[in-house]
Parts: sequence; structure tokens; C-alpha cells
Amino acid sequence: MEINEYKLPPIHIAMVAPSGAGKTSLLSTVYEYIKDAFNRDNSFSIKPCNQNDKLILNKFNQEVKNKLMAGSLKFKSGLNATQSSKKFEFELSFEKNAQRVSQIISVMDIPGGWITDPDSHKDFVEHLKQSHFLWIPVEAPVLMKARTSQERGLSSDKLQTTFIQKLVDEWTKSCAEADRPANICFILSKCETYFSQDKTGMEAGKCKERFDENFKTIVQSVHDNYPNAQIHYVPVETIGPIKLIVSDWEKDVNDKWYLDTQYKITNKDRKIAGAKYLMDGVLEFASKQIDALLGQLKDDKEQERKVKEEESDPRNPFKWIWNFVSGKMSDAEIELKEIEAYLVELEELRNKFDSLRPTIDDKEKNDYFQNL
Ligand SMILES: Nc1nc2c(ncn2[C@@H]2O[C@H](COP(=O)(O)OP(=O)(O)OP(=O)(O)O)[C@@H](O)[C@H]2O)c(=O)[nH]1
Ligand SMILES: [Mg+2]
Repeated sequence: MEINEYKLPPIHIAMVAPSGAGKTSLLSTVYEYIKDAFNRDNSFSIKPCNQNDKLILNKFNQEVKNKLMAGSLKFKSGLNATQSSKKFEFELSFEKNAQRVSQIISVMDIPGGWITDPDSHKDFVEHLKQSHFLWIPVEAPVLMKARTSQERGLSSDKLQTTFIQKLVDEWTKSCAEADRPANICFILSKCETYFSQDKTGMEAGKCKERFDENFKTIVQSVHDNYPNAQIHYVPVETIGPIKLIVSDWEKDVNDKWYLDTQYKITNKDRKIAGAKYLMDGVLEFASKQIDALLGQLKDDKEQERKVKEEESDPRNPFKWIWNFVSGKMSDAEIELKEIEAYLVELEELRNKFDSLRPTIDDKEKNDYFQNL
């Protein structure tokens, strides 16, 4: 059977955050989530385009599982730090009968140190400027360890909001210039202690307050510079059963401040939360494009059908004579039947895609997703 393949233009996602904020963990977590949530149904999948990307992401995820199994969560700063930029490409595809639609999702992971000097990294700036999505992990413990004025100063230095602001402005400007759909997500990272592990239910609200204090200027500038942009706040738990028991600002060997943390493991099974809402934004974007493509194909085919219908009109004397002499359907009639079958397939394809998006539990979504 010959397959009709339709390739949609790629979706670009850029990640911007200081070193250690959780960019690579976030990407691996999203991969772990899509691996489980999709890819069960043969006709619909989101998969890394190449084997090496898959290995890198699996390795990161395996390390998390090993640490939980071993019962020890020592995060040595800088040990897993990303050394150079890397584009991870995933192919989203779905097919029904002879129709296949595919789209590449291209995510760039960078070393966090680059955000202070983006102009030396042209490939990153190029990717950022074409991105439809901008993901900004914000480290929850850093936001929260800010009781005294000295701690507030350290916390705000570590969040590097001045550099983030510059990059966000650049991104917003290029989206506005191209009048492109734009979606920016502030992703609260390392937030288990304040969400699933918090019995009081108060800590999530405090995180949001601290987030607002530090990021309100950036959020406002996105609204001002590009009112069409969607802005979300999405806490993502990349590990789950861990609770911060100690966090203290300390100086490292180079006399630089860092947040020293210690965790208690509450269970050995990893439990990701929030990634679903982050991905659903991407799928919603893809589904709009797929809908537009299928709509266009449908309109084109319906045009063709009109022409064929006229040609195979039973009142058409040529058709009548042909049918009478040959006892067969005319070519136009055969083609008309094919067009009709194709239109049914397109409709099925469209319905199928909608049914493949994960169901969203509104109650949980309230905890892990907010519009800003
Ligand atoms: N989920 C979670 N992860 C934590 C927590 N504390 C520390 N981590 C770890 O923090 C690290 C985050 O680092 P990365 O994802 O490598 O950060 P990055 O932004 O990619 O850093 P660079 O590559 O240096 O730019 C991971 O090893 C996490 O496992 C926590 O409370 N929760
Ligand atoms: Mg990294």
C-alpha cells in the first residue's frame, strides 16, 4: 500500500536557565513521560529521531532510578553539567490507513553558563529566535531559601533573572516580528518538597509568591511586548519521592556561594508530576497545525470531487453511453469513489489525533498549571 506522508514544519523549543537549574533533567523527564504515555498505540508515537539521543536520555533517567534504589541522593554540583549545546529531535507521527502525518519537535539543551554570554553561541541564539516554546526552569529551593536579606540577595543572584530577562526579550521580539505563535513556560524545578511532599498544602502558594517577586518584571515585559504570547507557570517534579531536609547557603572552593542541599527519600519509585501539562501545550500546538493541514487537504479534495461529480453525472450522455456499452464504471466514477474514501480517511485521522491527547484531570491540573 502506498502511504501518503505529510510533513509539518518543525516545532522548536528552547530552554534557558542557569547551570544546575534542571534543563537536562527536565528534558529527560519529559522523555520518560512521553515514553510511557504515548507509543503504546502503533499508529501514534513521539520518539527520538536518533539512537544516540535516546541513549543519552535513557542514561539520565537510569541514573535517577539507580539513586532512588540505592537510597542515596547526593547531587554533586557540576558533575552532570552539560558541556556544549545539543539539539534533541523527536518525531511526532500518526497514521491511519494510508495517511501519515509527521512533525519534528526540536529541543535545544545548552550549558547554563551560556546565558550570561549568549552572543558567543550563535547556534543557541539562532534556535532561540526560531522557537515557538521557551521553557525556563526555576529552581524552587533557591527561590525558597531566602528568609534573611542576605539570603534574598544570594537567591536572586543565583536565579540570574537579569540574563534571563535579556534572552526572553530577544525571543519575544522575534516572535512578535514574525507574528508567530509563542508560548513561554516558567517551570518550577526541584519542587517535590513544596508540592507532593508537603502535607500542609501551604508551600506551593509560598513558591508562587516568591516566583512572582522575582519574575513579575519578566512576565510583564512579555505581556507588553507581545500580547499574543501565552505565559504559563508549570511546576514539574522530575523525581517525586524526595524531600529536602537541609538547605544552606555555603561557599565553594572558589569562594562562590551555592545552595547546599540534603534529601530524604520517601519511596523508591520515581513519580513524575507536571510534565503532562507541559507536553499538552506542545500537543495542542501540534494539533492546531495538523487540523489546519487536514482541513486544507479536505478542501482540495472536495474541489476535485466536484469536478469528478460533474464528469460522472448520470445525465451526462457520454457517461450514459459508456456505461451502457461497457457495463463498467467510468474512470471518473472510480476516481470519485477513491476521493470519497480518502475524505473518510482524513476525517478519521483528524478524530484519531484528538483522542490520542492524554486526558487531563482538572483538579490535578490546578496544582501543576497556571496561566500568568
Ligand atoms: N527533581 C529534583 N532534582 C534535584 C533536586 N535537587 C537536585 N536535583 C538534581 O539537580 C540536577 C539538575 O541538574 P541538570 O538537569 O543537570 O541542570 P542543568 O540546568 O541541565 O545544568 P547545566 O547542564 O549545568 O546547565 C539533577 O541532577 C537533579 O537530579 C530536587 O529537589 N528535585
Ligand atoms: Mg544540563
